[in-house]
Amino acid sequence: MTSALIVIDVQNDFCPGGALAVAGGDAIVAGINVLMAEFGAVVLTQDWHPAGHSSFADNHAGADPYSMMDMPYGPQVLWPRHCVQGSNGAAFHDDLNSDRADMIIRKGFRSQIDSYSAFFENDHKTPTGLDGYLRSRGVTKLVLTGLATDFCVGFSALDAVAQGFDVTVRMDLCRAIDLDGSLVGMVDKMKAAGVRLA
Ligand code: VGL
Ligand code: ZN
Repeated sequence: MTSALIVIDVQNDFCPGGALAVAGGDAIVAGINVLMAEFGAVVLTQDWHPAGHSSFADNHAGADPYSMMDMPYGPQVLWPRHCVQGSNGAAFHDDLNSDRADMIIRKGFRSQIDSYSAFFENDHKTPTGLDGYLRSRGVTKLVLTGLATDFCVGFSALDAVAQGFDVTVRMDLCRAIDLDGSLVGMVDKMKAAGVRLA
């Protein structure tokens, strides 16, 4: 067994009706469930923020959602409050076959730093532990799906390539936020890094 399916953040808050809804976010769930059958390992990630998280606009007086703020680790988008630990918004979409997951990686749980990537937090240094998990299972090939293409999926794919994995992003089973050209920007970065887009 050498390949793993990584399902990024298919959570209620990123689906229509959620706090940070991604258009069509729920439309990928059925396809992801079918794809799971082709893999020896299935990993889900879950965006998992404390209420006081520094990426929430409403934790900064006067800051608008989707504005930028300089953090000690670099520029950060301020998001609407989303995926608060234990909330219904943080739960996986009801139809996602989460029973099939071998491993669930939670990220963004440190209040002072956001974590888009499934491998490293936004300082690009603090590991989530996923790299070690995959290596100790002998996984070398990854297929990524989920939400959102231009943030958590994209940064996960870039880090995965940098860590030496063979990486394919199933673009048909991802959906994007698309903030100020972020989707085009991320697609270019993924192509330049050697991520396969399928
Ligand atoms: C995500 C913004 C904030 C994502 C998570 O899953 O792409 N985007 N938190
Ligand atoms: Zn988040």
